[in-house]
Amino acid sequence: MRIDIVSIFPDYFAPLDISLLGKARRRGLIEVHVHDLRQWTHDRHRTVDDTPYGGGPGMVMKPDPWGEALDAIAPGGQSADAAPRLIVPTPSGRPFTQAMAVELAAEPWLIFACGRYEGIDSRVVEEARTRMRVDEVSIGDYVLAGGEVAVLVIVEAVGRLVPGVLGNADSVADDSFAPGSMENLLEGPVYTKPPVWRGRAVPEVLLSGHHAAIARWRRDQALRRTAANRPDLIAALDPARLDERDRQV
Ligand code: 6GU
Repeated sequence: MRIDIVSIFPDYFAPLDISLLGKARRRGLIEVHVHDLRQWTHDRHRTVDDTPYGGGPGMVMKPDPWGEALDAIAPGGQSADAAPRLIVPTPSGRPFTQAMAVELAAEPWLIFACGRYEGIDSRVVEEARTRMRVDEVSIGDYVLAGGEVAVLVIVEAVGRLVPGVLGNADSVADDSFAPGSMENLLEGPVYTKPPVWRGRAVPEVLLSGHHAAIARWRRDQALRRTAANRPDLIAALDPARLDERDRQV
């Protein structure tokens, strides 16, 4: 997968050199290019923002540098299955979910456009849509100072799902929200050695070697934790996918 990130603060993306994604980059599984938007300005002050039409507080990012940046990074001519997909982080976007992470992990090429201030002139997304798929995406119901941290979140969630990035031992099927049996459920508690710590024993079933009983216990715990922390998710569970034991939890 190729990832291009455009920002006025390229230094935000230093963490992509370390840990799981850093290793995936060194192994050639993910190719990341971070671009400074100001390279597509032409005035002495390298201006990227201006006052909003219609008045109001704050500044809006000018369309010109963004148009030139997208032209330079994605000049076009790609076949349909190699075309880039543009992701624009904004608190006004559609909610980013695990399902969207799974979808994006199958793409060959993602471009992220990080806005600052009050956002990017709307014509940039409008025009980009004539040439590529564009998604405006929000990572939650709060406001960040810019899209950079949201892009780090999205790239980490997507990158770990790119085939080969995780070892087989770290199967993503048990993740909270993973499509399948964990859909709309939160993962329950986990334990490791020692078997007793400060007088607290590990739940016995986990030491039993009884795989069906362990799976059942884990599902009970997932249901309890989801009910406690995310009652909205319990309400959205498909009743057809609940068995008798689920109903007793
Ligand atoms: Cl994607 N961007 C910004 N600036 N703020 C956010 C967000 C994104 N998602 C939630 N808040």
